[in-house]
Amino acid sequence: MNTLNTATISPDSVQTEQNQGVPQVQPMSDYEKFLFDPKGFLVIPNVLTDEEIETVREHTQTYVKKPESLPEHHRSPIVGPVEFLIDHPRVMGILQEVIDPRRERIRLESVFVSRRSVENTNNQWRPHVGGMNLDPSLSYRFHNGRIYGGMTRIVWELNEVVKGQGGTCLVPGSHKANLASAQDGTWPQQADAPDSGVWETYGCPAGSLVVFSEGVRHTGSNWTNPSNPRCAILIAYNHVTVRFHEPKPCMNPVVIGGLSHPRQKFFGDVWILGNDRRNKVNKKAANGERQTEGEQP
Ligand SMILES: O=C(O)CCC(=O)C(=O)O
Repeated sequence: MNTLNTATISPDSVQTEQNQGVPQVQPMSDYEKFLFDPKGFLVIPNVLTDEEIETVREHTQTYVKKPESLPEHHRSPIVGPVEFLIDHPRVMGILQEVIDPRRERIRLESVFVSRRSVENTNNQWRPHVGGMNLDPSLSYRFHNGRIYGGMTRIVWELNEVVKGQGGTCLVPGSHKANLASAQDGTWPQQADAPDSGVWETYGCPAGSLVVFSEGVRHTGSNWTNPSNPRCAILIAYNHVTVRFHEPKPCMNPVVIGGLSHPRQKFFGDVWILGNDRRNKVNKKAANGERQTEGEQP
C-alpha cells in the first residue's frame, strides 16, 4: 500500500516542514474560473520556464528509456528534480479552487507519461466519461458559490502541441450533460465520431498546462504532427475521501519516501480523521512536545 505512513525516509526527505516554508499558491483568476466551470477544462500556455522544461524532459527521457540508471527513489515521472510539479503553484491554485481549498484534502492518485508520435499507429481515440455524475470519484458540482469537483487531470505538455494534431480532445460542458451518461451507457454513439462537431482540442507551446475535470468526456487522439512527438506527464488528483485508481507501482513507498515531507502528504491514505490525527502527532514530535498515551502516528 503506497501510503504516507509506510513510506521509507530517504536522504532527499530529511528537510522538515518548518524549514521548507509555506507552499506557494497562484490562485485561478475569475476569468479562468468562469471558463472552467461551464467547459470543464482549461489550457494555460507557457507555465514552465525553458529551464524547467529542459529539466522535466531530461528526467522523463531517462525515466522512460533507462529507469535503472536512476536511484530507486527517483524512478517515477514526478520525483527528483521534477517533484516541484506535484504542488506547482499554478496547479495548487486550480486544485484548491476545484477540489478543496484545504491542501491536506487533496490526494495525488495517479500519474503516467504519454508519448505519441506519427510512427505510433495504435488508435488513440478512446472516448470515456461524460454526463452529470454524482459518484464521488468523478462528480462535479457547483454549490454555495464554489466548485466541488472530484478527479481532476493535470496535463503537463512538454513539447509543442499543434491544434488538431494529437492533443487531448474534450467535449466542452459534458460534465454537466443531463440527457446522456457514460456510466449508464446512454452516451450517443454519433457524438463520439471525431467529426461529430462536439469535440474541442487545443494547440499550445511546450511547458503549457491543461486541466480538465475527469467528468468531461475526453479522449487521446492520433498524433499527426511530424515536427515533434507528444511528451506529456498526466497527473490525476482527487479529494482525499475517494480513490478511483489503484496505486501506481511507480509511486511506491521508496519513491514516496524520497519526496520532501510536505509532498509526501499528497499520498496519504483515503481518510480524513486518521490523516489529521497523524499530522497533529507528527507536528508535536517535530516540536519536541510530549505525546499523550495512544497518540502514536
Ligand atoms: O492522453 C490523452 O490525451 C488523454 C488522457 C486520458 O484519456 C485521461 O486522462 O483519462
